Amino acid sequence: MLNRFSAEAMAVAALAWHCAALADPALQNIQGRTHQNLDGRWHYIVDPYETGYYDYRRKPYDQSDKGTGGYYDDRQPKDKGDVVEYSFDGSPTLAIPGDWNSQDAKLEFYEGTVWMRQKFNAAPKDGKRYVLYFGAVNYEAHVYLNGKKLGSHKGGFTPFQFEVTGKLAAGSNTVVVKADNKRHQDAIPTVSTDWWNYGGITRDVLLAEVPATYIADYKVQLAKGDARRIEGYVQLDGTQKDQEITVAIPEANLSTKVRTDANGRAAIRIPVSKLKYWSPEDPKLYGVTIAAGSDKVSDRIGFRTIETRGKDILLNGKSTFWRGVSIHDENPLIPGRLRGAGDMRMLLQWAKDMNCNYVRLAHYPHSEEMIRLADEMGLMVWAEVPVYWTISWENPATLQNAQAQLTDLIVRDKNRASVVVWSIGNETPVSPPRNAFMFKLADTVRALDDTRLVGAALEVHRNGKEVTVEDPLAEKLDLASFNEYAGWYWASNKDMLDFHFNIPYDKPVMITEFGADALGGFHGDADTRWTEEYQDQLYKNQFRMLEAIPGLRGITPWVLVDFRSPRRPHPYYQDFWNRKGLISQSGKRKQAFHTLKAYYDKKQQQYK
Ligand code: GCB
Repeated sequence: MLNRFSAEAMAVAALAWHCAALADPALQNIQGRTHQNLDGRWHYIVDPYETGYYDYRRKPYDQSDKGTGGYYDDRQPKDKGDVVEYSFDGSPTLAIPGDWNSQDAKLEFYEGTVWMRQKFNAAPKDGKRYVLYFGAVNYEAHVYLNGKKLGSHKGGFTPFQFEVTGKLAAGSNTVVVKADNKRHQDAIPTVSTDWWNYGGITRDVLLAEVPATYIADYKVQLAKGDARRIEGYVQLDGTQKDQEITVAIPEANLSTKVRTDANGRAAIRIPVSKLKYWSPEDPKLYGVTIAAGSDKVSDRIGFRTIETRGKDILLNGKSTFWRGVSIHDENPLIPGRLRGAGDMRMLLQWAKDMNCNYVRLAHYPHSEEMIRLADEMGLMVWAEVPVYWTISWENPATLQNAQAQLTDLIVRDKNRASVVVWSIGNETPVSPPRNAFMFKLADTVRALDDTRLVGAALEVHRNGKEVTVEDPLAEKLDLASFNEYAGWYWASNKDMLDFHFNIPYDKPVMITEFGADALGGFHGDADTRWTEEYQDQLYKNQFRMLEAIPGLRGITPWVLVDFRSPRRPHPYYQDFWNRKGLISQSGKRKQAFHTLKAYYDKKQQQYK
């Protein structure tokens, strides 16, 4: 196992049960390393009874003395008298990365185990180390290399890896993954959500090569609220812990040399006099190189400050309004999880076409590539973990799981200028155990990264015609951020304007959700549910209500595009789609798309 990379990660190492015990923490900027991509067509076997994992006494094969017997053996019959009841070679294939639900009609609603196998060639070199990396596997993954178990991981949206130095064969190798997307009450997320539970290897699989001692992690960002100082650290992994490190930003004429300590760690601090700051209007990224001994890694990093002052949000010291929209990690046109840069660019460009400068990537970590595209395209990002609705607040393992997923997200994306908010959850119901749980998540974020804002999508309460937020968690957050469904789940277009908001916090107000379902192309008057006219009128009413809130600093209406959800069975209007998209399932813009764009055009002028 690799050592834990960063002090940040170490802060919660004791809690990161799924990482520390089972998988190694992910390498910073894996795509920037020498690597081989193991994506492509993987053979798969559907295994609803987990026959390939347990023997008939329900004992896992991989925990027996011999450790064999499971499908990960990838066995062929020895001779004509031999019985083998599975065959990867004879099984169909899935495109990886890709969820299985969208690739095989039999698996559309499937929740359970699927085994996937890929063969690849390797030429391991002496003196090099190798890691097998998975961008995301939903939900529980067991990974085997050449018939031997590497480990397992829980959590469907964060990366994990195993060191495979000394385990790779020169020549042909076989990797087998058991992925299980069954939902569990005590898991993160829990059993009830409002999105499709896409299973499988949904992000890239890479085999990376690094030197014996290598740059495992780094942070290169402006110090909290200080545009004149870059601060961060470099963390080495390997036996040669004491080394000279160079961090350079040639285009800005900046560089520093420091020595790592006995733990392989060095703090960096670079005074800045002249720098072009990252913003949605000018998403400037600098080439940054970090060199240590024989290792060198390059990244593209933006520099900006983000802070709140009273009800104001300051980006690089300037008051801003966040013209946002919420987005799921789903391509409506397949439909299925986003598969790569093309799918991701499509969604982010749709947001930009609406004149957004901000996106809420709901309700779980989206891929690293999505965040890098947001960096490049100039969109600020609200990044979230799937602490959604009613979690098992009193289960310590559930808390540890949530903290581990939050840590993995922050460790992965801490160098992305686009990320301005870490969100610790969505619509979690106030109660003492829930408050204790969520307070700990807020503390986890603050311990890991003090340069960004902490948010959560809270809920509203109504007292007569007054709409308010009464949540002790709000005190722990930087934003008064909440979802409100005026005009849809409560009130209607006819009477929603009778309500008014009273938000009792001296913080910027961020509306994390509002919206209405509209079936694209279905028309009627503005009082008829499911019509584009209803949705459009609701947006117009919302703008009138929200404009009256002192300190309104941003909105992320729900949602950019229709998305699939098993909670939405109405045979005509829904057909297992949540229709709150501003864009339909076929990619067509609904009326409210244009209404929101007009509002954003106005806001842009107002905050010029
Ligand atoms: C919400 C949830 C979101 C749902 C949405 C809806 O409050 O945060 O995940 O999809 O409402 O459409 O009901």
